[in-house]
Amino acid sequence: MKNLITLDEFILRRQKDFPFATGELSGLLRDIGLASKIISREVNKAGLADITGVAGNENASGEEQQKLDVMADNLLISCLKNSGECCGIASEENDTYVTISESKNAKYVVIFDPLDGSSNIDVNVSIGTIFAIYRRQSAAGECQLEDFLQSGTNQVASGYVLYGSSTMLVYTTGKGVNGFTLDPSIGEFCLSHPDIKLPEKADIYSVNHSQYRDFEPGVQKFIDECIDNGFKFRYIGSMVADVHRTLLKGGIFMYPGTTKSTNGKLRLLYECNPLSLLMEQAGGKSTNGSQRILELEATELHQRTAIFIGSSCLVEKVDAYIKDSSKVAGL
Ligand code: P6P
Repeated sequence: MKNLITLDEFILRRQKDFPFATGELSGLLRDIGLASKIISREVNKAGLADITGVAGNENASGEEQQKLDVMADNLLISCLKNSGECCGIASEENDTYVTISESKNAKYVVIFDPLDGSSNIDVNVSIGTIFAIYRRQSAAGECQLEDFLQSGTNQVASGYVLYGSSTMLVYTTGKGVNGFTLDPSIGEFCLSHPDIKLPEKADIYSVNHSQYRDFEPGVQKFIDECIDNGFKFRYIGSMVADVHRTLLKGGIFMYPGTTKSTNGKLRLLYECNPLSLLMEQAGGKSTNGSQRILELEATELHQRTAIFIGSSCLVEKVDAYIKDSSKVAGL
């Protein structure tokens, strides 16, 4: 087993990077890793067991809840409860935050999308879990809404698990991005993508083209230029998969606002902030078309934002076109 490094081993080794770390953050990351192994097992047999299809309920965003969504949400909550390191959680699947009374004095809160891209579950397309970890802002005792409505720059860690042809966990604690691939034969996430950095090449663009007519002129101009320059077009419709490809291959993923929904579709706290921290740590950029995603003010748990994330040169270019077109429009 040539220098096989498991997630647990890696986290312990990296704990030395944080002289004041008391191991609580490491414990949280390991618990998220445990939950994702179980979710991976359930996702990989979804077609077999009668757990696919809708659960008959709706989530906070009014979207049909898939049975696996609910399972993943419950699993993450119970693993985080067991950790004893988390005083509260917020999730796409819950209207408001959940206090963990058993560890109400713990110093971290976790925000997650338990199974992003869930509409792809029944057609066997890659889906993912996205998480963000923050230090609480409120004094000890039950956590408060302010603990969750923090700027993305306050994240102490963020990451995702991609349930694809293999299951990968990719995370950062602010000192680079590392990727781990699950080896089901030993039930361990093993370091497979150390110190991920965006490649120089940036010739892939990713957007829901069916909304082209509703995009603002600057975005349309950028897309036209990608086509004119012979860019590859890739769109999976599962944010974790599209962002994972962007991290490894370069390019840009966009979910712009439209005339119908100016803030687009994707949620700031549990989709855009965690993935933006990873992208910046890997040398890329992430904006809402004018502002850095990580600096956007969080005013509600399920707020949405437009997002342009990927290779810096492309994000900067589409931002510039948006700025120019809004000047022309006299905005
Ligand atoms: P559309 C999946 O439902 C999701 O929330 C993201 O994972 C994905 O990027 C986006 O929505 C896809 O949205 O409108 O292209 O189907």
